[in-house]
Amino acid sequence: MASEELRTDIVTLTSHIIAQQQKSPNHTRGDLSLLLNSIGSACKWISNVVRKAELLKVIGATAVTNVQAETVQKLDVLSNEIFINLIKGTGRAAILVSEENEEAIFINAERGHYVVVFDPLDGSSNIDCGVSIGTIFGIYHVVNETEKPSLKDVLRPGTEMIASGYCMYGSSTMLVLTSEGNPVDGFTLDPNTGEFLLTHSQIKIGKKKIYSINEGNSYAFDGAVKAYLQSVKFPEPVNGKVPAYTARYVGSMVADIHRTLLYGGIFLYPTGKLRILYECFPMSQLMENAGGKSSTGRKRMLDVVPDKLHARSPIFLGNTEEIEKIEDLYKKLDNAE
Ligand code: P6P
Repeated sequence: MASEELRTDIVTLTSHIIAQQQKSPNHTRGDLSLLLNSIGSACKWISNVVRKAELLKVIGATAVTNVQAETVQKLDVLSNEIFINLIKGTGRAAILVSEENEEAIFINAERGHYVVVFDPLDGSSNIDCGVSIGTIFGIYHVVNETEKPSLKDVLRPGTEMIASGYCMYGSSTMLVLTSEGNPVDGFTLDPNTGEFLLTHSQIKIGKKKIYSINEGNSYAFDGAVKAYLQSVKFPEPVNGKVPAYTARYVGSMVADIHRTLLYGGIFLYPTGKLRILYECFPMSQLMENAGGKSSTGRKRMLDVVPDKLHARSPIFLGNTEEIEKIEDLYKKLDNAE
């Protein structure tokens, strides 16, 4: 029997973050490193709770409906509290924006110079049937460290985010992270040591032709989306070869985006359910840094400026070729009107 090969080329999340800090001219004080490490710790705790949920009887819904008019799952509450407490504990955050909290959380911390936007447990409606779910986050530096933090530091384009990522609680727990000017890297949680180990270095989006959309919303699709779906379901031959697409849809954004990142394709949510700050922006920064593209259909997603904390947007992200097809179809639609 092959002996288990003992890896020695180990890069942990902590050593990776420190190495990136040493290359970064803007974050020399180690504050961002501390913040990113605490997010890693929060994801470990949430992973721990998610995996024991059935046993700890923290499965199921509370009697609460959140600002999104969604039933709050017990795990949503736990995950939100874990995330908030660990980030607050760093003393480096000035403002937290959570999918679970209607208002922004302002923290009075002397070295609080960062804004963290997050969905502590996205896809939680899938918890009871064991489908992969995840945490999504984005980080901004406050606009001006000498000024009192305000919503001016939050309602900004995604291009001003300095780091973003998600942690997927699936067959394994995997943290995928990027920061300004850096590639996208994936870390798998080793349950024995509790360490996130670098397993996917410098992820580049795959090239498979996969489209991912909830066709139950077809009644609400506009002409551009309908024309795109027609083109992938009944593709025209290219150089005599019919480009075969396949359809995949989980209904949990972290799972659908993780597959799109690793395998390729396009994820479409055209009817404006997904929230800009803590779903669309982080996934868009990751997709762009992995060599893909992300759009509202009519403009680059990261150029959008949200007008309120929980603002939503249509979103299309994945292989550049597919996103540009969507954008061309919207140009045709708008010109025809
Ligand atoms: P639908 C989960 O509730 C979520 O916010 C995302 O994780 C997911 O992509 C989307 O909604 C699924 O929405 O309408 O297909 O169930």
